[in-house]
Amino acid sequence: MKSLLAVGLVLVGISTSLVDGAALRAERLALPVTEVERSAEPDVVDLEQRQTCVHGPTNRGCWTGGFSINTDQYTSWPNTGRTVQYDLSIRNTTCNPDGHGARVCMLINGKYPGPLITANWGDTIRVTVRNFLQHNGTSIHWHGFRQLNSVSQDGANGVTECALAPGDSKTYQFRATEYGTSWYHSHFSNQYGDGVVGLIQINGPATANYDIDLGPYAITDWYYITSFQAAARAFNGGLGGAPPTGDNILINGTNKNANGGGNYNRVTLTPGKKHRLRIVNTAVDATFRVSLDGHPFQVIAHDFVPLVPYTTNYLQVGIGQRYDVIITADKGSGNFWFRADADGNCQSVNNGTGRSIFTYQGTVVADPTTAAAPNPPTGCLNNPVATPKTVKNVPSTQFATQAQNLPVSFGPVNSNGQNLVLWTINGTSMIIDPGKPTLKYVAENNNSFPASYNVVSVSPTATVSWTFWVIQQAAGAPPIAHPIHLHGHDMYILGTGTGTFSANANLAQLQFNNPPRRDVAFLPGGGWLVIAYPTDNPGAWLMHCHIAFHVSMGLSVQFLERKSQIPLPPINSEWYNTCRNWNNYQANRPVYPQDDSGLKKRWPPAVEDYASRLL
Ligand SMILES: *[C@@H]1O[C@H](CO)[C@@H](O)[C@H](O)[C@H]1NC(C)=O
Ligand SMILES: *[C@@H]1O[C@H](CO)[C@@H](O)[C@H](O)[C@H]1NC(C)=O
Ligand SMILES: *[C@@H]1O[C@H](CO)[C@@H](O)[C@H](O)[C@H]1NC(C)=O
Ligand SMILES: *[C@@H]1O[C@H](CO)[C@@H](O)[C@H](O)[C@H]1NC(C)=O
Ligand SMILES: *[C@@H]1O[C@H](CO)[C@@H](O)[C@H](O)[C@H]1NC(C)=O
Ligand SMILES: *[C@@H]1O[C@H](CO)[C@@H](O)[C@H](O)[C@H]1NC(C)=O
Ligand SMILES: [Cu+2]
Repeated sequence: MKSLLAVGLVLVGISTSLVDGAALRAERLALPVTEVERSAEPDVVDLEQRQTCVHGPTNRGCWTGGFSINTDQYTSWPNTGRTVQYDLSIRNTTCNPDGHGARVCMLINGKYPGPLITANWGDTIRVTVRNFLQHNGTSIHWHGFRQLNSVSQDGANGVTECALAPGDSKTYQFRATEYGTSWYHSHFSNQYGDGVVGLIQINGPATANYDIDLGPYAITDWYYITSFQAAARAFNGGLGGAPPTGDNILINGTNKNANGGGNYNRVTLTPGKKHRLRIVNTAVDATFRVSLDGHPFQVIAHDFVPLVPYTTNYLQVGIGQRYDVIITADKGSGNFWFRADADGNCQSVNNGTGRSIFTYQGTVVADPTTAAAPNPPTGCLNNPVATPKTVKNVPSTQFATQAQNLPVSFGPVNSNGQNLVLWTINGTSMIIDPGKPTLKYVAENNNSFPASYNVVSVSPTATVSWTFWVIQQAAGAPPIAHPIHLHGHDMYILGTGTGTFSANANLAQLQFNNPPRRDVAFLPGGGWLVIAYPTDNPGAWLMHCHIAFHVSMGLSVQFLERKSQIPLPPINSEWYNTCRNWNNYQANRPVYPQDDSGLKKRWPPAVEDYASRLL
């Protein structure tokens, strides 16, 4: 394994430093084929795509082996025969990313954000996760990966696996069938907000040329209390359900604080060159309005979806969303502010301002004196000009008969004399048991899912190939925009609007021809979001708001797709060990240590801790 790891990392180094594709291909051919099985996936390549070209700064559209930006990622990907391997160890420690002072946090390999995972399109990614926490389980979700026929690797505890008990480890393995930018994060309660987060770069073709890949760039809100403490306050109806305000915004894991301590992240621009920056919102609560003074963004992809390029001064980036942008360094010299501010249009607030400094090579680094672009956005939008490069149409004729409603609602509840705040989808606030995931029910052929699992069956018959959902803010729900994330699929965003969706009044507004696709989309405050996806990936797929507090408060549903075809983990595999270890831990663990906040709540009485509403 060690040598494989070394080879994998060296190769990734080569591809990101952009030697020509032929050299890369030769390197790849010299690799030992790993034991990873290579059958079972469609490896159909359109012969017309097998043009001979070399991926490089002036030809980003092509890739290797005849694959290119014109390849349909949903049906074809390179068979590289290569596995990249990583080891992630999660530990309870302290961190001080903005110089304000040390606080408890949970880090992966001692880093914040955690190690960057890089692979090439078509590679197999294998990651061993070790839980060295004393008092928390964990599970790692590989955000945006489709997990085609590999639902047991999705990392959603209580749905696709048991949580990893303290001391346990698990090796995840899945295929990079798509390329672009993403992140991984804990799916155990609010744990990712305390640091269990890292970025992912999958090298592949692009819709516009660039010279230099700056890599992924994480933007997050940051609290001086822990994420568990913040969630407890948000959950406590005594504060009106409003989560506490974040204290700062970190860019690439750092920033200055209000008292001037800490450091800005700094990026060097090479004069005259085009730079690709991969922006990722890894926050727990905030949507960001992002810009770089004096430099518009040419957007070439969002989430894992390549786009017909468009240019904008501002991006509104919801939690979990990614934007791959090209910045042309045409100013010759100077220092420029990169800005990420909590976006009030999307109801986000924060006490900090996200800033980093972009400096031209040859200029002395100093605090910039530049001004932000005029005309910042005034609404909270799903970017309306985003046209996917690979054209995919949705059958409009199925909409009327197939579309179903999923109302999102909100309500304080009184439980044991405590006022607590809950979110519901279709009337249910999700609570799962991390020791009995949905896939376990499926394996046992037990259809008695607890109501709190909020299981929605999709496509029980083979004849239905698309599923359509109207996600609707219920009357009386607070007018908060929710970044809705779907596992296992890209959503086809047929439309969004204000008020109540009505097939009669709003059907004409829906876009069935090549609608925007992505894995996180906004449900507008007081409005609706209509999505569709093809039912081509058997599994149990969560759909949830990516505001960590809202997930904790139940804003989730799970689609049980083509149940009879779900690929289940083999009996006695590591997957079952994870469950055994978790259930032993649950049976024998000591009482939770008291949180500093003292805000620990009991709801419902059967659930020991709000934090076991684990998502
Ligand atoms: C982390 O360490 C703190 C301080 O020692 C402790 O209170 C807390 O329970 C630990 N958390 C976990 C998840 O192990
Ligand atoms: C996880 O750790 C946090 C922080 O120590 C603690 O507040 C919480 O109760 C723990 N939750 C579980 C389910 O172990
Ligand atoms: C972010 O920080 C890491 C670690 O310091 C660094 O390697 C990386 O280049 C930085 N990313 C950008 C885009 O500056
Ligand atoms: C953060 O901002 C809010 C509202 O602007 C303010 O009430 C609060 O005192 C601030 N908190 C801190 C720690 O500065
Ligand atoms: C099915 O699951 C329910 C809920 O966990 C459980 O009570 C029941 O015993 C299970 N049925 C079987 C046959 O295992
Ligand atoms: C929504 O909940 C109702 C009432 O429990 C149920 O009848 C309906 O099937 C649910 N909708 C979906 C799409 O599962
Ligand atoms: Cu939400």
